[in-house]
Amino acid sequence: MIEEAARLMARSRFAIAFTGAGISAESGVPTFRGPGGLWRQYRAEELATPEAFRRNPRLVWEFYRWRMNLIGKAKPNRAHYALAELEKMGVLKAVITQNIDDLHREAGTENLIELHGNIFRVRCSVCGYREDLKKSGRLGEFLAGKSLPHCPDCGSLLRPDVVWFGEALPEDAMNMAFGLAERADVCLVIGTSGVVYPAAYIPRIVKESGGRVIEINTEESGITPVADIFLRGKAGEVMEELVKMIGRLVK
Ligand code: BV8
Ligand code: ZN
Repeated sequence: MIEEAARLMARSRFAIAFTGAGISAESGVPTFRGPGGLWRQYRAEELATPEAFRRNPRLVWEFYRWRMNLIGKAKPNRAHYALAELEKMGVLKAVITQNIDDLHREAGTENLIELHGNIFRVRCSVCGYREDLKKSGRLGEFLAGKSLPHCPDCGSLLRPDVVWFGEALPEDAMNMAFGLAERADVCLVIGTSGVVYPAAYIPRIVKESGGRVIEINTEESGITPVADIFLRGKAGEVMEELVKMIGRLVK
């Protein structure tokens, strides 16, 4: 199976990757639907919503500060680096991720589409103000803060620049991702339960456009029914093996 996957990737004209929380599990970032849920007694779906933010912005900011702290300490793992290497080899044309943990960028992936935003960016809930806390160097101050953050331009509440449940995905990111999926002849799907839409359409669009889908996951998922090849295992282990085999084929 993995040999066939390596051949498919090595021979591909336009391969892309579609990733979910499972690719960051080995970096110590908790997945959404894994055992024990995400944070205290809450499920992500209860807190990652505009209603929760309106009702209790303090609790939602506590949740995101907790995750920013945890993700800020996480490092990319072998799977993130393997995708960056495939891009440098010219085999992978883009990574489309549902993750907000910035680990693909840290691992060196250049052509990256973040469908659900980025936890290190904040934006104003009213005006267009946006800030990348890593670039502005204000991440530490932000995490140390306990009070609610306000917009320097209009004074309104700042919110994480991520897509909450019930919110539309960023237009440009979604259009780019759908366009890439239509062009792709191979899509490598890594570590997603495939239950969140519209992101989960990506592998289906690849299939409908005549492309092939290779899935890497520790268990079957909502994507498995459309996968041509299912590689059961941890993303880090399988990706390390796969990149080695592809490297031998494209020489
Ligand atoms: C939308 C950012 C419409 C925030 C996220 C009722 C009301 C409103 C909407 C809906 C509704 N019912 C359904 C919907 C649609 C909803 C949806 O799909 N809900 C699901 C739960 C049924 N979608 C939305 O609301 C979307 N918006 O529909 O808007 C609209 C349209 C126009 C105008 C206005 C409105 C927005 C969805 C985006 C939500 N934001 N994240 C944050 O992170 O805080 S989604 C969240 O789930 C993360 O982004 C995450 O990436 C994503 C998907 O989860 P996965 O990545 O798949 O992670 P999961 O834990 O599920 O699975 C991990 C997998 O990895 C598992 O399969 C596991 O086996 C595997 N794994 C584990 N370890 C490893 C591994 N694999 C390999 N190696 C390992 N080591
Ligand atoms: Zn503002």
